[in-house]
Amino acid sequence: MSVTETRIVRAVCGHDCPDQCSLQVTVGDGRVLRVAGDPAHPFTDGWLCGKVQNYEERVHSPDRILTPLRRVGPKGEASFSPISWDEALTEIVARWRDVQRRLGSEALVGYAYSGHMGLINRNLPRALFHALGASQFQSGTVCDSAAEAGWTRALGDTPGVDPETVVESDLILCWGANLATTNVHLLPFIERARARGARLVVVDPARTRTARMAEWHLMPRPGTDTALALGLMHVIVRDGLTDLDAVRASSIGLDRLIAETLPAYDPARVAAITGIEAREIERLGRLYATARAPFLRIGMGPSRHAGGATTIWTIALLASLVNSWAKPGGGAHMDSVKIWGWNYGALRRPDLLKRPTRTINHSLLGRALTEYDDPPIAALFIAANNPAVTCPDSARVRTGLAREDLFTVVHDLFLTDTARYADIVLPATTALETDDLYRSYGTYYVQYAARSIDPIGEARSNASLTAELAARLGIDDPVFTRSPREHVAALLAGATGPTGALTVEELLTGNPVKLPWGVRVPLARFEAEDGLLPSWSEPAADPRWPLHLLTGPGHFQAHTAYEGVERLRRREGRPTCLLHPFDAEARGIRAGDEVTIANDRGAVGLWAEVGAGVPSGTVLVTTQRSRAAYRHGGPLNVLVGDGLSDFGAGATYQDTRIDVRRG
Ligand SMILES: Nc1nc2c(c(=O)[nH]1)N[C@H]1C(S)=C(S)[C@@H](COP(=O)(O)OP(=O)(O)OC[C@H]3O[C@@H](n4cnc5c(=O)[nH]c(N)nc54)[C@H](O)[C@@H]3O)O[C@H]1N2
Ligand SMILES: Nc1nc2c(c(=O)[nH]1)N[C@H]1C(S)=C(S)[C@@H](COP(=O)(O)OP(=O)(O)OC[C@H]3O[C@@H](n4cnc5c(=O)[nH]c(N)nc54)[C@H](O)[C@@H]3O)O[C@H]1N2
Ligand SMILES: [Mo]
Repeated sequence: MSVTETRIVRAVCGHDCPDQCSLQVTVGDGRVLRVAGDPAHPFTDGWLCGKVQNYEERVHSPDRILTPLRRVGPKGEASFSPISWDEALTEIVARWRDVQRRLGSEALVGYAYSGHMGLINRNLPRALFHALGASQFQSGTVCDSAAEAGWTRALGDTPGVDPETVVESDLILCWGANLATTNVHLLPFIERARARGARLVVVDPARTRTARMAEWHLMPRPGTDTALALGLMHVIVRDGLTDLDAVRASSIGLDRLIAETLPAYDPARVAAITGIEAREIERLGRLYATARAPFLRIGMGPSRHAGGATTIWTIALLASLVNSWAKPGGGAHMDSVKIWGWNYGALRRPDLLKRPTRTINHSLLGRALTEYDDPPIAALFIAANNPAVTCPDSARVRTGLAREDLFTVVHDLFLTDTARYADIVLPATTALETDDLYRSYGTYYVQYAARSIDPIGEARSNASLTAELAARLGIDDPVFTRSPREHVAALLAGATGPTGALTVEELLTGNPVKLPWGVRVPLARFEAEDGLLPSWSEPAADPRWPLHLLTGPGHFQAHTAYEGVERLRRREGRPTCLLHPFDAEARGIRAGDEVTIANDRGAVGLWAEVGAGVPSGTVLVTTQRSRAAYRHGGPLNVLVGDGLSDFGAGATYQDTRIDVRRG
């Protein structure tokens, strides 16, 4: 009998999640045996979420792709046969060169998205496509670009406050963020504040897990938050609940907003818009303005509407209106991205792009694949993203992916819906099989992690695949042959702000390092640079589609990234939609019924739940699944249009109008 020698190594969770946990990985015989939260990381604090606590099941999932594959059947049907890496790369290089020769380099587009959040693996592929002169890709419009643009309009380059400071707060206003699912490691900090008397107030149309924890839950109609925020401002200014001179000292446009905008947002009108009673609006305005140190946590949900960037702009201004930034425990947090001052250009290398090329918006991928010509997209490379499920207008994405004249390469761990359309599928590593530097977008921690185990099967990381492709394409810039240590040094060379004080040596120890947090009172823009003031307008209604569809992340899934883990698939359960009892009764629908959600774009079959967890008129689906998980017609985003937000060019998932029927 042989005894496996085991050891514990440090790693970082590579998922797209604000917590970015620090891991202790038990390895033996080249396998991951166990994963635990690192007690030495103050935010992770020794525990993990339901998705990652059995991460070994994902690393060693029997569904993982272990060799390159070449398509042998029709696109979309997933008929592949294994080929060698050499054959795969030879074919990719030949096909890309052919496309460049026939149609020019802009006919090529490639990107890596957020399946791996390490800076090296996420950013290095960009350098390759810059060097190739490909069409540029604006990624992130499927996620946070509208929210970021709104925040920036309000507060410039101010980062969200350190989330750990929430312990000092006496009022936590959680606005459109489902923390108990999407930012779980913040909860113990909130609980510490509550143990000292703080109150938690949630603003979300859905009665989420987070809302169920709160002292008070307000349920606005989806997409009406701009009006709600302006209504709170109306009450705060009308009742003299803030020191306006102090606000003026660090803001622009306050008096114009007070004179021109706020009169139209009295509680009665805002009640009619939002569905929240006038006296509740009064009460929240008073509570927020009179708290000692109100902590405003803004989520992504409210940004995913046609007016979504303005919504985030307006909500973010509240923290300035009550002068909360200078108070420990106060201020606002949406994310911490702006605290980081890495020299990202050292990895992305925009200088390698010799001529400007067109930019393709991630949220419009389907349109780009089906409509763009001059030149059409003829070669597509996708890593760490599953757009056939998660992009808006996913039916159009599939139509594009099904084009016979499109050469598609997909780099993933699993045979996702997107990979099923590929000409060549390349096996990817999990983050535990890579070396990378991870900076959190929800905290102030950064941590380097060397690989815990060698790659499984023939899998390769984004970084090593990029390096190999560059070599075969004859691109000899040194960025493609740098060691991880050299990449870290390059990211630090010319880094700005507190990031500039970090050293390669301290990062490469593998210990989590926290950037210092200093109180910073931002200049708040109540008036945009072009003179615009925030306002709300009613989106056009279509009586044929009376219900509003809300969608969001699954509790036991990270978008679709855990579909390869059977236990988590089972825990997530079958896809359901939650209907208010009024809406269910009006349609003769009972809990457990087979139902179809439909609009002009398509019809998707799932199962009904009935309850008061949504306001009447709103339907909630909290998971993203592959087409096969639905009874028919999936995935869900066939119902979602590709309209963009008012500014920030972001997706508008939460603007989807539908109806639901039995059967
Ligand atoms: N378990 C798990 N965690 C995740 C993810 C995952 O897939 N699974 N995904 C990760 C990623 S990529 C991201 S970007 C983050 C997102 O995390 P969050 O910022 O929490 O964003 P969402 O969950 O998309 O939306 C948050 C809430 O907004 C609400 N909402 C929708 N429309 C409106 C509105 O008009 N007004 C208001 N007030 N609320 C609204 C939704 O009901 C939802 O409860 O989570 C990350 N964490
Ligand atoms: N209706 C609706 N749609 C949404 C949202 C919503 O709230 N509602 N949320 C949106 C948001 S916030 C986001 S961020 C997007 C997310 O959309 P996607 O980026 O498509 O998210 P995932 O399904 O997690 O896909 C990531 C893929 O990366 C793979 N992967 C993991 N690690 C690696 C790696 O190291 N290398 C490579 N090459 N692959 C890897 C995983 O196996 C997985 O297939 O979805 C968006 N779509
Ligand atoms: Mo996201």
